[in-house]
Amino acid sequence: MSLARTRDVASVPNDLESFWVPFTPNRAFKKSPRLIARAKGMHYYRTDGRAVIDGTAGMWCCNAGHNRDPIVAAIAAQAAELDYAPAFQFSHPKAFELASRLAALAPGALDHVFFCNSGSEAVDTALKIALAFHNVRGQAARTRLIGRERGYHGVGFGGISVGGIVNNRKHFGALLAGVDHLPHTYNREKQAFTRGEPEWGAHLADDLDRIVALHDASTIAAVIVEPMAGSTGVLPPPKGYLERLRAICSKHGILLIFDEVITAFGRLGCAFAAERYGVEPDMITFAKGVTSGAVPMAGVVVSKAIYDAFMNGPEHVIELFHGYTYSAHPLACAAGLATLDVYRDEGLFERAKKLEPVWADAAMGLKGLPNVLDIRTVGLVAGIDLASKPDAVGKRAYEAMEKAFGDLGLMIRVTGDTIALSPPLIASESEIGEIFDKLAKVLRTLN
Ligand code: PXG
Repeated sequence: MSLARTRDVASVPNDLESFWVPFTPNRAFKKSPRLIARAKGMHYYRTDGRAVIDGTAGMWCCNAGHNRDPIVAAIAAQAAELDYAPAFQFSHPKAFELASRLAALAPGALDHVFFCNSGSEAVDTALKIALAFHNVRGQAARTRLIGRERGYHGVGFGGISVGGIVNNRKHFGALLAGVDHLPHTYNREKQAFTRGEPEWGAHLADDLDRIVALHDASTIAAVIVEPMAGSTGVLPPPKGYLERLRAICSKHGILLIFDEVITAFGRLGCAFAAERYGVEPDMITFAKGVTSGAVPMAGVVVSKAIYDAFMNGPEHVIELFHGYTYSAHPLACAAGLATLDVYRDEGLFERAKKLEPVWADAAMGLKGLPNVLDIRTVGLVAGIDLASKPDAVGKRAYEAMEKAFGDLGLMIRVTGDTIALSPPLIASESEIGEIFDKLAKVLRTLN
């Protein structure tokens, strides 16, 4: 046992060293940490008490706004009533209630829910269900998984294998075998400054036909895409693209998975992006907004056909050897039920739809500011590409984030030199104005 372990707890200094901060340059952060002490509604409050308007719903998750009273009360009541019930062989009533509510929200035949705790787990779960589904139907040769360049599907081995963010893959070995990738859908020349879905690019879905011709459909299990690619810097799908992907998958018996970790729960003005685009996948992954970020929760909604395919064989035998200790955790279920009530009672998905043109106008107002190369909007999402500094990709946007948080009281997210905005769906028109006014000020002062 190390000396440190035997130290009296009271003598341990509260320094910044022990915590390895995820997806963060740790040494720079610890020199100048950005700490948040509390939150309410549209605002964060820093440890010095200053308010910061939240332009990003945390990390695309606090869609109902922060610390909403009904959600807080539901979590507190649940903690007092039932902290935990075994997730395998046993369950608890709210798990079934939340699954039923989510099934009712999901499009078409998607009506069974497998619960997880993070988007990464949801993605790996969906990929495993796809493989097992073909297996139980006697098509065990269907093992290939198809993702897309620039896709983000979390950080599990499955997710980084089908994902297409180079930095998330390059240090982690050979990844899953038998994965292929569709081309991404962005072309600045053809699409710059588009509101909503670009006109150009539907044909890129046809690349799936090339992949099928190369590997043969009998070896392909599933295609996974984000309906709108978020993490890579906000790429709305070209008009007609998702329909074409659906048609090609159906033609070849390939499952289509929409990763809606970011797009579900009102972000694009509907419960799910699948509804906005009128395209029904075979599975949808969700996370984040299901509890408005208040308790970790995620899951996969699968079609009845997929669920039913597993419900064969002797009834005492487990149909899918998969699950997590905290699948459908009682606190998460309570938070989820209260969050869905808030979304419904306050009409937040419809609100996002109504605000979409206001949001797009405000975002496009940044056109012409220094270094702005492109602006993309869809739902209550905006991506703003900045010109990179020579030999320092990502530095300009990083400085924008620091300035926004430190000087102007605005929370933005950055990926490379792209700024991404996705406010809570409760944002008022004046708060939308405030977010873009502050961002404009930041962009004007960047060098
Ligand atoms: N799929 C998608 C589409 C996501 O956006 C995940 C899976 C993974 O979820 P978890 O819960 O395992 O993190 C995500 C997560 C950003 C940002 O700044 C995006 C995510 C996470 C953190 C930051 O764009 N998306």
